[in-house]
Amino acid sequence: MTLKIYGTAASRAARPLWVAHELGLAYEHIPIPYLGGATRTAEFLAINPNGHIPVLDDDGVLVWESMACALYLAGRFKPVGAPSLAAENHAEQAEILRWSFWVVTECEKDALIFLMHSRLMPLERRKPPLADEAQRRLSGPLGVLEQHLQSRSHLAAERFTVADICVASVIAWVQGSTELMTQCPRLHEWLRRCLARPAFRAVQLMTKNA
Ligand SMILES: N[C@@H](CCC(=O)N[C@@H](CS)C(=O)NCC(=O)O)C(=O)O
Repeated sequence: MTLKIYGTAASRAARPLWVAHELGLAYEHIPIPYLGGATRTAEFLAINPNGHIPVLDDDGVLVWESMACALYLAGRFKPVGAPSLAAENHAEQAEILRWSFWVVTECEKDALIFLMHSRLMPLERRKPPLADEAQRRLSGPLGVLEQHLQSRSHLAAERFTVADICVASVIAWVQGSTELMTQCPRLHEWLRRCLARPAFRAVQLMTKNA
């Protein structure tokens, strides 16, 4: 097998894994964890000097950065008998790129703060005011996405694309925010549709077995 995906499904590796499952790709999964130092060994640093998962190895082509991994797979492999997850023209490419970069620069940090301090960290280490502040800051960018979704069912190209995967994989971290989900009903509905896809469910199942 020539395609390898490094990183446990319970991490940002879920992004390229989700794309791989949407495309029905054969791949080897090396589910290394992000805790415990496995990303800091000399062997791993040789494939990603940043010491982070995920990493893709496509027959020697190394890709790190989870969004780059997702965009790379979507562009590299076409689904059989289904519409492409990647852009088919430059206008679609513009939409896919802008939403994928938008979510990383405008949303990801606060979405992670919210997730950590509302759910992931042990109770005694959580700081609810940090989750509240992150939630408040996110209402700005999520309002932009809510507006965008007033007249369309997907982020780009009027079909499900890798942009939906990149953005939904981050916004999923705040699906537990009743406040944000109530403020943004179209976004909530779009997120629910994305996360109900069999490919996402398959990746979620992998996190349970991890
Ligand atoms: N911007 C990077 C962030 C990657 C990242 O921080 N990955 C975490 C897991 S989600 C990790 O590898 N942590 C282990 C470490 O930094 O040692 C991406 O999107 O790929």
